[in-house]
Amino acid sequence: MKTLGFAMLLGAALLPGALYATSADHVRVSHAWLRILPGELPAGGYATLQNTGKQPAALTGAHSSTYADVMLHLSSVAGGTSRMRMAAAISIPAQGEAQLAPGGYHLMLSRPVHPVTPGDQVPLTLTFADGSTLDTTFIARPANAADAGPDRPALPTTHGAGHNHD
Ligand SMILES: [Cu+2]
Repeated sequence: MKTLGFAMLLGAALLPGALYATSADHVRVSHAWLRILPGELPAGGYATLQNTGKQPAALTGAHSSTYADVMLHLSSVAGGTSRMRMAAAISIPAQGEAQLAPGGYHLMLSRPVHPVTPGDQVPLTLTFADGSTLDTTFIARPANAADAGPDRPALPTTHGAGHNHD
């Protein structure tokens, strides 16, 4: 009942009517993908989070059965150097959206429990500030990908034997 207690506390601080609709009820996830890097390098997780609710929402964490560690990160460039730091929360405005994208907010996934290869569907559960959770699936994409790719992965076509090319 810890989660409910927190939600009630938050609801009371904002608006009593918010008690029965959680952030997870209102957030839609699209274009969710992981960038898989070679070796021990962590994967980056990116998505569009759309909040259809009248209350702001905040993503405060994520976990996966595929990766032992999932963190919220924020990339920034200062003095020409790119750096990353932990983010406590990623806010999603009421009836607005938040982008998790290369160069900005993202999920950082490390310690995979089994090898992940492009095309894999990776389960991820998002946690919001009100304690609600949302089960999602991110598609694994190669290191050189810039987005989630086509909604339906196309069958290999013109590149013939190119599938072994690294
Ligand atoms: Cu990171």
